[in-house]
Amino acid sequence: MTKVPGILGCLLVAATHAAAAQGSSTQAQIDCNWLTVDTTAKTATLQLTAGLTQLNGGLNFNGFNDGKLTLTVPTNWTVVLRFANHDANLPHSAEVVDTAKPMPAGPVEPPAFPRAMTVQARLLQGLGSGETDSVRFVANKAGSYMIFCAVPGHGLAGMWIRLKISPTEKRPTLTSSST
Ligand SMILES: [Cu+2]
Repeated sequence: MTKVPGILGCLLVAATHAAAAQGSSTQAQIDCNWLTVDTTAKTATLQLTAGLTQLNGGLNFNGFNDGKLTLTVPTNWTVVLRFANHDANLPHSAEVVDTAKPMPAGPVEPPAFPRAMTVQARLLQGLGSGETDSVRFVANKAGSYMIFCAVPGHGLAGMWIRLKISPTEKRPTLTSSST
């Protein structure tokens, strides 16, 4: 078993931040501990924290909204999302869906991959402050997806990040962008 933090992704992000430092300075930072990579089991584990910061009224994952955080995973790896709601005020959920326009107003049936969502009965209602759930699915279809909050209106308000399933990438990465 080889479990290491997603260091490569963090180095890439650090370089990106350095390059962008002359411009805006308010961009959220990626924590290198969020992504754990098990190359033997081909498993990428992401700490997915709803409402980590007050950004966007708490409607963010890990402090990012509007697709500004991207988890990239090689095709056929297993993805584990360790979801926690850190928002003191609002319930949240998480579901992997196709990148769709317009943004879904609420839960989508089915998710892009079987079981790629927090506890199904509460996708719409969300999990309350301090609650957690673990999501595990196999990323067996290459493409561009999003992880969005299925509580009605939250996705529309920008509570979503990107998930890219790549047939060419060799290992998972977590990167940020300003748009
Ligand atoms: Cu939400």
